[in-house]
Amino acid sequence: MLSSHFLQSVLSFLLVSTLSAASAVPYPRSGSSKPRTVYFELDLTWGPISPDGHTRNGILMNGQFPGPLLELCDGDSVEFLVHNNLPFEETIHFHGIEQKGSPWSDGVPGLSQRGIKSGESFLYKWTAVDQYGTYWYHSHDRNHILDGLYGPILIHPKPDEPTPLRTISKDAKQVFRMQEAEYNPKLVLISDWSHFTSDQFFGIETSVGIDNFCVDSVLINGKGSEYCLPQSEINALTNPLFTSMNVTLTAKGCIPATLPLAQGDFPHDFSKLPPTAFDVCEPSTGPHEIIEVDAADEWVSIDFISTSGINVFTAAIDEHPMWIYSVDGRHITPVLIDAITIANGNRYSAMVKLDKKPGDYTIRMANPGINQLISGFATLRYKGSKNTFKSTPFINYAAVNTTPSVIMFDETTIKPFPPTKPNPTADRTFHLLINRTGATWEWTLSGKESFGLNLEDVTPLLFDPNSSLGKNKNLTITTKMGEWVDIIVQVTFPLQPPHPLHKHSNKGYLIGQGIGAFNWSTTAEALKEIPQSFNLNDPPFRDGYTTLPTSTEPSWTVLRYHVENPGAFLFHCHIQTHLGGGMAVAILDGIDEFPKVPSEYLHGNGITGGHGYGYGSKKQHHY
Ligand SMILES: *[C@@H]1O[C@H](CO)[C@@H](O)[C@H](O)[C@H]1NC(C)=O
Ligand SMILES: *[C@@H]1O[C@H](CO)[C@@H](O)[C@H](O)[C@H]1NC(C)=O
Ligand SMILES: *[C@@H]1O[C@H](CO)[C@@H](O)[C@H](O)[C@H]1NC(C)=O
Ligand SMILES: *[C@@H]1O[C@H](CO)[C@@H](O)[C@H](O)[C@H]1NC(C)=O
Ligand SMILES: *[C@@H]1O[C@H](CO)[C@@H](O)[C@H](O)[C@H]1NC(C)=O
Ligand SMILES: [Cu+2]
Repeated sequence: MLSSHFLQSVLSFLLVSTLSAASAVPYPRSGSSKPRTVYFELDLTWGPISPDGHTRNGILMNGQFPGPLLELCDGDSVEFLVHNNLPFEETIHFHGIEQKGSPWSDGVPGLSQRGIKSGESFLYKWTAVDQYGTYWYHSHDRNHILDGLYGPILIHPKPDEPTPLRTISKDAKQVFRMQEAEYNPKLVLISDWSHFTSDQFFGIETSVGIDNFCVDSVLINGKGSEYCLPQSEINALTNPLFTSMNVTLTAKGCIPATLPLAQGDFPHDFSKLPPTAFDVCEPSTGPHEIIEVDAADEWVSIDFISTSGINVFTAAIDEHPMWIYSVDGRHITPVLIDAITIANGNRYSAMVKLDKKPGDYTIRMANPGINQLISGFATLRYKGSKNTFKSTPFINYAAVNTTPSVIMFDETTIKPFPPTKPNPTADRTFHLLINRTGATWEWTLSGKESFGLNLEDVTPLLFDPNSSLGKNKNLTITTKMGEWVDIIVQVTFPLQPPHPLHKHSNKGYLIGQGIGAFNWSTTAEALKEIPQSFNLNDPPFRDGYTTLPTSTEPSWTVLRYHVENPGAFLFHCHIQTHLGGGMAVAILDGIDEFPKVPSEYLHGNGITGGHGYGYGSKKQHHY
């Protein structure tokens, strides 16, 4: 029997819902709420850019860097036409977009398409099926992310999408303000930038025989500067691990390229190392990003998108705590924190209350990794304010909290909203092992073989799952529709950074992690002995799974996902140089219901012609 108390809470919940629905948050799809098709055209060119004040060649998208925003609503379809006017092949991947029923638009050369040749075009077509939040599009060819090929995607949630913002405030007006902020977020793209092109940067790895993890600047929305700190300051901020070993960081704040601990037991030729790669710092000053907010709005949603090629970054806004309410394009139960560490590819939305003294507040992005001491800065500016004062930081240049009371976001606290959980058991288990293979820069994710860049040129797996790549169990794993799959990833030691693994197509649950060897053949066996290392009740549900760093012991990570979308999808590390070095496996999802590829993709570039869409404008347009 239902108690009257229960009925009362249901009633008051309904009342609150009706209230906010009635007060009509401006839904971005004006007029009817019928799904539309959003047409988007991207012209890729190669030319000089100076995002941090130093000029080098990079990739421009419709003449700009970073690329223009692709904006749509949950349920809309996208026709994304790419003109490759670059002097090399290219593809575009839509990070986090599930590609339900459109695996040929996933943008991975050798898996879902052939590279778009220089001078040619390609039409990607997909639909946002129950997807909202922040995503990004980027190159999936070679290491071209390091040349700047990326831009943001924003998908507005449906008006009736359940909102977790009511847990931040019970006040209907405040919830309304926050929903307005969610619909009109400030996007913050975080990237690292090198003065070397991607070919030069990766070329340093292969010619010297090292892992290249030293960049020049941190960009926020494509703007930044190269800072050269005095050596005394570098020394003062150096991680105690290195001070205890008498290791001095370079002028760029990097671990010396010659440090054996960081570069492994393989041959190196340091005579081929350019001085500016690790040692010589050349300061330059570029544009500074200012994010203007209006205190009259009361709240702002800051949506962080890591488009980073190398480093993980810790983000914080001076004096402004953040409610993290969405992760990888999915609501979570909001968590109030001061600083958040964001791995390559991942997205976090932060609801920020604008209740501080009007003025300028510094936004900091600092690398918490031991590879390099480096930071980038932007400004959160209260509109109309002329105040100048020094805002108080939560984190320093080394991403360390300035006081013990600073709250760092704990990824294990991510709880999907509304709650959702994986199947309690798995139908199939795969064991992977991240290790170096023949050289410092060469990696394997399967533990057996490196997924070399040459595999970008094979017949796409989607077109021929029975190819030699499809049959090679060292490089390709195969699942059936409807199965629950466990991927157990172990990481060797010593000294590996966190690896931001990313799975293409649908999201999965990060159900367990630990330090030490994973000595069991399945999750079920491990659960019996170390249940405390698993969460099957409300684990994070996302598309990025960051492994634990290793020092003196291995580490392990388990993700569980449901096979829902047949196709050929990549699972890989989102550190560009690791992907370039082969840290990937292909997944043939749903092999028993493998899709028939439409002939315009099997034999062409996706363009069927004769539509008269009027592709020609360089901007996003709606019909
Ligand atoms: C570091 O240098 C100090 C002073 O030169 C020396 O006493 C110490 O043994 C050195 N430590 C290591 C690990 O080399
Ligand atoms: C990792 O690779 C190294 C050399 O490439 C090899 O000696 C070692 O056995 C591998 N580790 C594991 C756990 O397979
Ligand atoms: C898979 O890897 C193992 C160990 O590295 C190797 O011996 C074997 O030849 C590889 N199999 C294929 C099909 O390449
Ligand atoms: C791949 O091979 C299997 C078994 O040999 C066959 O049943 C299947 O139809 C083939 N798939 C394709 C797409 O050729
Ligand atoms: C796992 O197995 C290795 C090798 O057999 C052993 O050294 C280690 O102690 C085991 N670890 C755990 C957590 O059982
Ligand atoms: Cu990695």
